[in-house]
Amino acid sequence: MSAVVHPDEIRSRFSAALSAMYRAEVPQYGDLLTLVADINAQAIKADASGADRLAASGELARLSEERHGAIRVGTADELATIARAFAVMGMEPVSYYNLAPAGVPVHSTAFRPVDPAALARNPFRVFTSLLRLELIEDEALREEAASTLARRDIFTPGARALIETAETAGGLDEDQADRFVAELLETFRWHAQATVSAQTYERLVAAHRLIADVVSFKGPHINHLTPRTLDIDAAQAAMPERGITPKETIEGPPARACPILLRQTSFKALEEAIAFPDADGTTAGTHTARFGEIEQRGCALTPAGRALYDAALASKDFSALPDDWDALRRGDLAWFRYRATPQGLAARAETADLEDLIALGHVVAEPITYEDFLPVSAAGIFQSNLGAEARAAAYAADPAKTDFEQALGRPVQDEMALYRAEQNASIAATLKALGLTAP
Ligand code: OOG
Ligand code: NI
Repeated sequence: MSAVVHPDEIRSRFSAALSAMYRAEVPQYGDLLTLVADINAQAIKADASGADRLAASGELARLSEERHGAIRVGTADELATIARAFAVMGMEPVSYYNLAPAGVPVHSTAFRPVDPAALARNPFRVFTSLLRLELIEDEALREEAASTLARRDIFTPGARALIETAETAGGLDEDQADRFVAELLETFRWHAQATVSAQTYERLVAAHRLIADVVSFKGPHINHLTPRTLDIDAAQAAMPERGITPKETIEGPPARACPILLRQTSFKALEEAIAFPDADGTTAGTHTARFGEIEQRGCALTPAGRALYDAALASKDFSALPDDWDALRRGDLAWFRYRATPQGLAARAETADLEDLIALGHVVAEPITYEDFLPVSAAGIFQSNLGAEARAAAYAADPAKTDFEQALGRPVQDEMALYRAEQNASIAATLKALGLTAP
């Protein structure tokens, strides 16, 4: 085999190809990309020091390439195979999200790069949900849905073969990598042709719109792609001027001087023409699933910081969560990447205490960007795109993480452990660069 293409490179090619496909399928997504590029250019111009900070941490370089997408799969087998396909692109399942308490019959993970260098190259993430058929109450419908899903293969034979090749040969060469991207793209493509009758579709919609979306088509079409903006309030305000109607509220924390976690907004799903098979050919219908979303990412919070965020979100009182980087760091509420400054490297430090080193200007601490998702926000995004009849009642809220991991074929990674490891590694490297050891 000729030289192996780095998984980061395959991920970048795939993310770009998916974006081009979605842009062709959903022109409003292209409008959103233009809007976000304009807002980001303005934000960079208006805040030069903020832009310098982003550049220093490598965030600026990845910004225009950065996006996440979402798909919903129907079976354990589909989930396990998509996990193998994402692994070819250096993406691993991180975190478990249970959406059942919010009335959405799925549980999910996010496939994303985990290594800081890979994240810096291209942080492409895919929020991937598995339908929980066991939450359909009507037994006949549940069985019909299960047998419909059992009949489909969401992967092309070429994609399956290339996943095998990557696993056995330890990677893909140039030609294989390009073919892999093209073949895997088919899994994410929209199909206007439903695989179930109009009657079955209606019964699935009555059980839950999301069930109809997963079961009625040949594959798990990409349902949105989300570029990253530096100023979501400006983007939300500018959407109507560009003929895009945003959802009413921005999900996540309120606007702050020190952005944390994730703030998201979207435009409502489009009503699209589809065709149902029937005895004499096809019947015309419509389906709403695909939408556009934008997000602003801030600093990742520690478990203590996250507990404060969750309490603040529930009470709508964010005053307990300091809006100040030093306070967030000293309180162990957020994760930081430490770095020795040129001044620190030139000096002979008398102390190995990080806070003292920061006060002396020998070390700086940069916030680590949150690379994951928020279950309450995700539920809000799902709900706002399921149409007026969306069911608000919660399903029995058992966290079925073990079932999910069994379907996936492996455990999901703990997001907090990843952030902790990055912070600890940066501290060790900083102290080493300064000729110090941890106190
Ligand atoms: C996924 C919704 C979750 C986000 O950004 O929180 C999500 C879906 O609608 O399939 O993408
Ligand atoms: Ni999203």
